[in-house]
Amino acid sequence: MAYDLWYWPGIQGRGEFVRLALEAAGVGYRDRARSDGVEALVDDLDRRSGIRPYAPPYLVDGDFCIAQVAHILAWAGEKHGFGAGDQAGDLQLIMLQLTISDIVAEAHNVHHPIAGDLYYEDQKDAAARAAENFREQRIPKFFRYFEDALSANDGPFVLGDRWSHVDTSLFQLVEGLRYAFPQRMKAIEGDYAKLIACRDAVAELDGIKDYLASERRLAFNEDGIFRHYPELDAA
Ligand SMILES: N[C@@H](CCC(=O)N[C@@H](CS)C(=O)NCC(=O)O)C(=O)O
Repeated sequence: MAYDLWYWPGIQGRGEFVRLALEAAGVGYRDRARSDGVEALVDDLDRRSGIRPYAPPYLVDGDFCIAQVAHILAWAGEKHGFGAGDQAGDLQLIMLQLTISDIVAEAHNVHHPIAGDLYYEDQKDAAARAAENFREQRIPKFFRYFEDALSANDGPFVLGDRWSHVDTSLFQLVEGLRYAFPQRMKAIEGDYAKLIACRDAVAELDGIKDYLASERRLAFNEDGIFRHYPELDAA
C-alpha cells in the first residue's frame, strides 16, 4: 500500500514534514506532483469539492483525503505507530506539532511580511524588521518551549527513546532555520542542547539516513519556506 502525497514540486516546503515522518517509518508514498507535474496537482485540487484540502500538502488513500500538516501527522502517527499510543500522549504531540506549524508560518512570514503573493523584493524593508524580531525574540521563545518539552524525560526524543512525528518535524525546523539564519543559529544553538540532540538522533534513524542520501531529499532553495537571504541574518 502506498499513499499519494500531493505537494508543490521543486521545494521541500510543508510537504517535507509529512515526507520525513513517512520515510522514518518506512511507509510507502508516491510524491505525485514530482512524478506527474504541477498541473496534475492543480487538476487534482480542482476536481475535489465539498470538504476538501484548502492547500497542499495532503495525503490520499483511495477515497480518503486528509490535509493540514499537523492533522496528517497525528492521523498517520496513530495508524503507523509513530504517535504516543494513548490519547493523552497523542494530544500532547498534536499540541507540539501545531506549535511547530506556528513557527513555520512565522518563518515564512519573515520573507513575506506584507503578502504571500507579492515578491520578496517588494517587501524587503518590512522583511528586515520582521527578521530582526524573529531572530531575537521569536526563535528563542519557541526554542525554549521545545527544550522544555524535551526535558520531560531522558530523551533524545519527546517520548524518550522512541521517535514520534514531533521529532522528525523538530529535525526539519532546525535544518530549515540553519539554512535560513546560519549566523543566528550558530550563535544560539548552544543554549538548546536537548533540541539539537533530538535533531541529531533523528538524523541517525535508518529511514532518515537513507532519505537524506537520496534524490528525494531536495536542497533548500529560495522558493521554499526556509529561505536564505543574507541580509535577513545576523548573530
Ligand atoms: N496550515 C496548512 C498550510 C498549508 C499551506 O499554506 N500550504 C501552502 C504551501 S506550503 C499553499 O499552497 N498555500 C496556498 C494558499 O494559502 O493559498 C498546513 O499546515 O498544511
